[in-house]
Amino acid sequence: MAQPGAESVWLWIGTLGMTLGMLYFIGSGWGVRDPEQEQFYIITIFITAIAAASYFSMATGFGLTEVELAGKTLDIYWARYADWLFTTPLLLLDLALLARADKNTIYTLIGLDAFMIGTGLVGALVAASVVFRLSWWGISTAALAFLLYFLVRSLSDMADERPPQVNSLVNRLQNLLIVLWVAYPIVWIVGTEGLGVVPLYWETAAFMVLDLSAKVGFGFVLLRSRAVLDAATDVSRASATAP
Ligand SMILES: *C/C=C(C)/C=C/C=C(C)/C=C/C1=C(C)CCCC1(C)C
Repeated sequence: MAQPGAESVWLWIGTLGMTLGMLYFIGSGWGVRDPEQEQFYIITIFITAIAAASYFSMATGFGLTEVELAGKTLDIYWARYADWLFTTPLLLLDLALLARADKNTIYTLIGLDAFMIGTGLVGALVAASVVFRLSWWGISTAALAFLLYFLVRSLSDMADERPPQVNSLVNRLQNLLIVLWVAYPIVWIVGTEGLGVVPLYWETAAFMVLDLSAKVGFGFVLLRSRAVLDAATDVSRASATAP
């Protein structure tokens, strides 16, 4: 079995960062009793818990495989994709629930997202040729483009009907998500999975910084303001019970 190299330092930092993030969200959600607010804590805690387990598995060499490509051996951390397959839909769910998106919107977002991660995994594991690998990257990136377009189109409209501070939180999280998620296919294509311009060591560091920002950073922005979460949950309930 392949063993992690010098890049394992970043994987351990990732493990630690995700664990601390998870503990922080558990601690800050402890006193929350409102079921609707609780769901944001539960989702965000699961995101960091899954990522912490995935980083631990990669740091200890479980999530690593080798792909033989034209006489070269690529070290591929497949555990990333197992992590992303669950955590990226949960991140979208956090945002969609905040914007009060309808079911069809949520299913479409999650469907596009799972397609993106699945095709990205195929691209990472295909050993037939570089052209095939890059084609899968193209398919996955097209899915990301649709996903982000759909996200902006649908959520912005839905969030417009929410209280102003909730609307602005949705917009802030949406912008953060777009900036960070667009970086993933770039790191992939310049890294060892793609053109190999950036060595595995730095690629691993880049994914770690992106993962921590997109999960712990995102969760922090979402859960930091109890007042906004109150507005996100109470106002709607008041209007739902109005005659
Ligand atoms: C916490 C983890 C997050 C937010 C991961 C996001 C990952 C992506 C947006 C990955 C996208 C990819 C492509 C668009 C093409 C190449 C393969 C991927 C999976 C890196």
